[in-house]
Amino acid sequence: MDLPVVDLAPYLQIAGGTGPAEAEEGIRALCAAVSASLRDTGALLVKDPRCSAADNDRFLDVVERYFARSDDSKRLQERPQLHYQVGVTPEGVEVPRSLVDKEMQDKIKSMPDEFQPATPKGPDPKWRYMWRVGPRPSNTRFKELNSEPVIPDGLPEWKETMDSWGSKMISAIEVVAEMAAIGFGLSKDAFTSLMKEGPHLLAPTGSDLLRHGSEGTVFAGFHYDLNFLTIHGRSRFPGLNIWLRNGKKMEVKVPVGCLLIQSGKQLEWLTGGECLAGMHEVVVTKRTIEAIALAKEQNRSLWRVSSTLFSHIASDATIKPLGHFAEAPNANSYPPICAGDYVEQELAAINLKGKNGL
Ligand SMILES: O=C(O)CCC(=O)C(=O)O
Ligand SMILES: [Fe+2]
Repeated sequence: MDLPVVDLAPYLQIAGGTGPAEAEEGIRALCAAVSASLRDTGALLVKDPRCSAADNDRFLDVVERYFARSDDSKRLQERPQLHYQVGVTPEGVEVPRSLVDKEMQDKIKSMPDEFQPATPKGPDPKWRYMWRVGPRPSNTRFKELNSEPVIPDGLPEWKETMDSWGSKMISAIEVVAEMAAIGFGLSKDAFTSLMKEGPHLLAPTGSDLLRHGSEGTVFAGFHYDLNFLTIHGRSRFPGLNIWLRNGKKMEVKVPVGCLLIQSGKQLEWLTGGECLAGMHEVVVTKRTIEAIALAKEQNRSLWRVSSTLFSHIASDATIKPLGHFAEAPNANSYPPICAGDYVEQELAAINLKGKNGL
């Protein structure tokens, strides 16, 4: 089963008022394709004419240069007291959910061998940089989740590149969120109104393939994302596996010029479990090894950088099943909770929330 590729251009034209009215039927079909793919696969590929492959490359170039620095110099951007929600997270900090969640471990054991995820032996050996995108709330109960960004010194193009790529990815996510809402039979702004001033994070991972490039190395152990929707641009090295709702494992190939969207736990909450958070892992595969060999030949960086952005529901908004999803069979498993409280609970489980009471 291939993931559908949805071109956002027709929707953007209609939303901008420049398309013919008779295109509306087609738009409805596109929206239905978005919601169905999120429900059935937890993922979706989109094409957004505003996010070019050249923008993506510019972003990857800058982040590769950052991760190539020494560990000590990168640690200057580490902010554990802010739950690592801004600045760098060194390797060996983030713990994959499957390592600490007993229920998830039982689920993994019940999966057929061919679809079982790789078993991580400890915390993830990937680094990450968290860069806040978009306006922050002037008044919030969750100051750490909404902190000012940390800017590494010596990279003058950093801020502009991160802001530019981040805001393009947010624009794409907002369109997908509107289309998904329409497809699910909710009002067009059902999700986007809750995303306003959310703690959205451009959060590229950086994995050193020179040190950790052997087949089977688990960069990100089996997990779901705790946010609303995740969007990834292209990475120069493959390795992302996702699990479909039917339990099958699938290696993701993001075509050039496309973006990958994954459903996170906050979307699961808002749809009363109709749309489950997509499970995934990042592992060094044969295809990764081939890409390493090619990069060596071409003298390119051996840091695997992901173009990941986590979009969030605003920290002070309440998440609960919306509209008709309040009647979903499992709606009771998703009681109303403040998004910021939910995020802090999840961060504590994966070792990112400080142990000093923050
Ligand atoms: O490194 C990647 O490609 C994605 C990692 C991931 O799943 C995450 O950052 O949550
Ligand atoms: Fe993830």
